[in-house]
Amino acid sequence: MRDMKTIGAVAFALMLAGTAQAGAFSEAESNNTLGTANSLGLFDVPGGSVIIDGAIGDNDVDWFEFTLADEASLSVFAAFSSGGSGDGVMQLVASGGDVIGFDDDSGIGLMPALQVESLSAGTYYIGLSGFGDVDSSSVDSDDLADGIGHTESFNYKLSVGFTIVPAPGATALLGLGGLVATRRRR
Ligand SMILES: [Ca+2]
Ligand SMILES: [Ca+2]
Ligand SMILES: [Ca+2]
Repeated sequence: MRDMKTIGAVAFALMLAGTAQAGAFSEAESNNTLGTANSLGLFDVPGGSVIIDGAIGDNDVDWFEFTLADEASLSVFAAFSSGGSGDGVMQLVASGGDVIGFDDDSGIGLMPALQVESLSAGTYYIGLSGFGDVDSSSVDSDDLADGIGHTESFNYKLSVGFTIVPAPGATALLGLGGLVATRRRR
């Protein structure tokens, strides 16, 4: 099992090194703090998607880290795998530890989902935990999910998708460059 996870991580790393930013990712413990979060890598234009395969056990939270090269819209959906059931919660955290999003039941069943229209370039964390760990007040308190306080146990699939479009300024510059090049050719 451990070998399969390692192979999956390596395959994903190779995929990230290329241009295709889509793939499968297997959660690897321990990942119960921002400092030990599993890295999903860097996402650049036009974005990408990852399906994470993982499991939540007693007193377990799973943190995932990703970096956006440019402003992006983000959607994260959690679902059970293998017909499991349970109650998950999710946090979205900025690099400094600021909790910028929380959800409980917007996904399938009692699972969470989050959609954010515009996230600035930078590094962020997604934390998936069990109901009872943290709640919506954590957006104000910045109380990070630590797995403590819940007794949920389930296998899950976490679908993470990014859409990144070049900033308007960058588009304008590209257009201007094209115009200049056209003139030079004349
Ligand atoms: Ca886990
Ligand atoms: Ca964990
Ligand atoms: Ca929930």
